[in-house]
Amino acid sequence: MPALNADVVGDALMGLLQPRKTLPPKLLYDEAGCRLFESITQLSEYYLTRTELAILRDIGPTLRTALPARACLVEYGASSSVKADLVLRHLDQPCAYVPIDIAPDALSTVQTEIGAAYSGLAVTPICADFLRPVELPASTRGLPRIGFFPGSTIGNLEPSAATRFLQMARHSLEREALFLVGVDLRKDAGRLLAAYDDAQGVTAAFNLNLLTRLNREASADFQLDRFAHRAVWNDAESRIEMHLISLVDQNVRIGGQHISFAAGETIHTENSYKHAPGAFDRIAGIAGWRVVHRWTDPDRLFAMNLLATGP
Ligand code: AVI
Repeated sequence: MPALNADVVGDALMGLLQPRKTLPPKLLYDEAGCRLFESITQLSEYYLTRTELAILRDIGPTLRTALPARACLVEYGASSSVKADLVLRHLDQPCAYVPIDIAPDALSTVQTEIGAAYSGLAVTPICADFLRPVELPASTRGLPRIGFFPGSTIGNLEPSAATRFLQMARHSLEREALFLVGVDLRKDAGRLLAAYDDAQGVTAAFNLNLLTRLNREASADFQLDRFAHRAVWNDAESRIEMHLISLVDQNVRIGGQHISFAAGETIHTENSYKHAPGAFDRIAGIAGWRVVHRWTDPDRLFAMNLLATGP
């Protein structure tokens, strides 16, 4: 039986003791959660990943002219090499690649794969939470820097946190930087709900896995058949919300405390904001960036934005 994880217990109790119960979305991504998320990206309903990849493949030749030569690419949240590869292959003589990720194993795979594919490229991974200020390697100082934040991970941040992140990245990328940011666009609710509540139940398993994790790491006794996954479109906030709904009145023990649930009460586990282009422009603008290019797919589901600093 794994040892009690005090951070997980603390984070979970902090959310579960609120009048409206929440759990922090970062708890979704244990080993099983990462595997389930990978499966989500392959689902027919989950258009985000394949659409973003198609955009990146499509805009390759344009990227070559829009992005500087001999640059350093800095990827925030680099758990796979696939998307960076699609950018790097179009850069003119890229000098450096700095993948930043919290997961050491994924980071080391990215380092190996990109290192093998691009001889002469300096690959310097940084194992860190990219939401905190990160000091970039001194060796990349003086190179034009291009930030890269694909996957619409920015949508998982509250707009205020997204602004803070973009501000922080602007400071660490320094003057005259560029930033490629993948954003899932606002669209009809039916399509969004299908993407976050798929027919095979993979997203449900991903959400419920959070309770399995708490049973294991926070000595909780959630009974998984007494909760269900629910995806909700919150139009006013322009976001998909994931919840776990209690199917019955029940008490759950966690970290030595008892938490009671009424039937129908939910635990809010994740937000995925869908930004209309104008709304994203405003967030970027407050953070000191200007959107200089926006590439979308023919159905306008997803956008790859190129941000620049300065007026
Ligand atoms: C990681 N992130 C961009 C995903 C999203 O679409 O918000 C996480 C996810 N949650 C449920 N399905 C996918």
